[in-house]
Amino acid sequence: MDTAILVIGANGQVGKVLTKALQDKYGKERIIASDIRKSEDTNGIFEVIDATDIDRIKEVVVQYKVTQIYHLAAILSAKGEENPLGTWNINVKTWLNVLEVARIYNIEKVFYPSSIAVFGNGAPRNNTPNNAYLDPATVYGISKVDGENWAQYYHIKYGLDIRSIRYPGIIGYQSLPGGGTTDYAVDIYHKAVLNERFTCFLREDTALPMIFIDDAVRATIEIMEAPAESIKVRTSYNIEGISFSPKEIASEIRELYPDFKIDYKPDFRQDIAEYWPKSIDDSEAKMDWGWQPKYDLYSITETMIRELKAQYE
Ligand code: AKB
Repeated sequence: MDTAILVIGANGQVGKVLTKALQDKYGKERIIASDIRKSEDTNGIFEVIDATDIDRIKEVVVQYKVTQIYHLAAILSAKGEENPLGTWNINVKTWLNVLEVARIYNIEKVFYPSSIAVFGNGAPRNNTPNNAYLDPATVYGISKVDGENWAQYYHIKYGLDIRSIRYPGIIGYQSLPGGGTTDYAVDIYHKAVLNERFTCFLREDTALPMIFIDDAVRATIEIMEAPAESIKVRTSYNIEGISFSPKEIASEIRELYPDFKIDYKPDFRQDIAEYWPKSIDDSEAKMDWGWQPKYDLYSITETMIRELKAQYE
């Protein structure tokens, strides 16, 4: 059967770049981008899907004879705390809908994005291992632990081939993240390029694991293309690009913008970050399916500033 890939949540930070990468790889006619609203810059096939509506997902899967699904729709950590029960409903219901559709229509492969938010106080903060204890402190984190376990359950019980990555904070220039605790690491570059002062909602020494968007999207496609037998972890894989604090990113930016000014006003997102790892052990992803990051803080900064300057000109 010809490959036909449905991307749910295609307007989001990862969805936008991943959709383009999949179109380049498989051809525009094989990628069905979808989100709750149509976006302005849709290029290729687009279907409006509210993923809480299982019948709508089924309709699109049947219409395009979908063979793979990437389910990216979710409410992130900071935004999720505004409405915990609503966040739970959306994050868990959409994922269960996708799993059920995948089971009913024998979807070949499914991708599920988990997050470093699955970790909490019970896990070591430095070099957090893949199989550390999971006791998340946000509703987003709880929904991701739940999602990972459902993924493994559908794999064991129904033989569904589901693959998953725990994303760290993602840094990219193509779109703004929305509602995350790591969003500061994108906003800071916009302010630098606009020659504006940046007020950071985390303390200067709050180190968190991060990854550049190109590495995140490449990892996503690589895990989906790896031979099934190399995927040994059926909950989710840790991956990391690099770990840094707001102070470190600001000092890297000052190499290019010596007058860049930052101040710190920690808010409720500081409390979320306190529970998260400072750095991640991604050796299982490296060993099982060959994960390898390419971008460090220097190359992320250089690329972000170059691309954002071009956008703002
Ligand atoms: C967030 O900050 O909520 C996300 C994540 C780490 O999953 N970027």
